[in-house]
Amino acid sequence: MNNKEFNWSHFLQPYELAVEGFILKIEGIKKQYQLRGAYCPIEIVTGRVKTPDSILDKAKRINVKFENIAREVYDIGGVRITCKYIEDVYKVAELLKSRKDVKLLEERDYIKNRKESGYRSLHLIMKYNVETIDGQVPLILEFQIRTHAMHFWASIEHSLKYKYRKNIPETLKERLKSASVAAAKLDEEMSSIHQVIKELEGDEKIIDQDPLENELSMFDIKKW
Ligand code: 0O2
Repeated sequence: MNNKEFNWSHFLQPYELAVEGFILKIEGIKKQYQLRGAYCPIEIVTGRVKTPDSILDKAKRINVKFENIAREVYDIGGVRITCKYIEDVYKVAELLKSRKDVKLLEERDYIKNRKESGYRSLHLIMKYNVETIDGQVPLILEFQIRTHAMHFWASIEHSLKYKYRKNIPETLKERLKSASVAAAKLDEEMSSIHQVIKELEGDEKIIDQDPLENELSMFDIKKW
């Protein structure tokens, strides 16, 4: 089998289903926190499935044979969760790791060990069986969990990489690295402020509305 004969649309459909499904599942977790009037560690959830060109580029770069792509390229399907604070990033990671529908294959902590570029995020590589019209399909998903500051940095660096076709000028690279250090300082300071707020206010109950008011419309169920 080679790239030209390969049915990419068929191959990528289970990833689309899995990513869309996980966005819904994580939105569901957010709603549950809201209904309980509890502090929610999740702010924003998004996802994407890589394009065939991007998959082939990556496979080439990391030296993966075409037939091993599904097993060895981990980020074909990606779910990204953005949080306010670093401690929330790890809370969300624990939530995901404790789920029975996924199995952790690998954890890449680019927060404790930031990448050479300055990139920071926590990546969980998870195995997941997605239900399709052809039955269960096992696949690998990458969950990227990060703070707003990490996301701000990563999205700008990502667009610069695209603009300069991956060859960002050295001076800009150095400035990006310093910006990453500054973003890490900001994360630390916001975390410390968060601790003080928690000590002042006690339990992280944040919503004073009556949760019952929302209960019936919790998941926007289409009623019969
Ligand atoms: P897109 O647009 O999200 O598809 P590598 O891909 O080899 O650099 P590695 O170690 O294989 O990195 O990382 P991993 O854990 O597979 O993560 C790959 C994805 O993480 C990337 O996908 C990015 O989304 C993000 N990422 C990793 N490193 C960086 C970085 O230095 N800068 C930014 N901005 N994002 C990074 P894609 O395919 O690059 O992008």
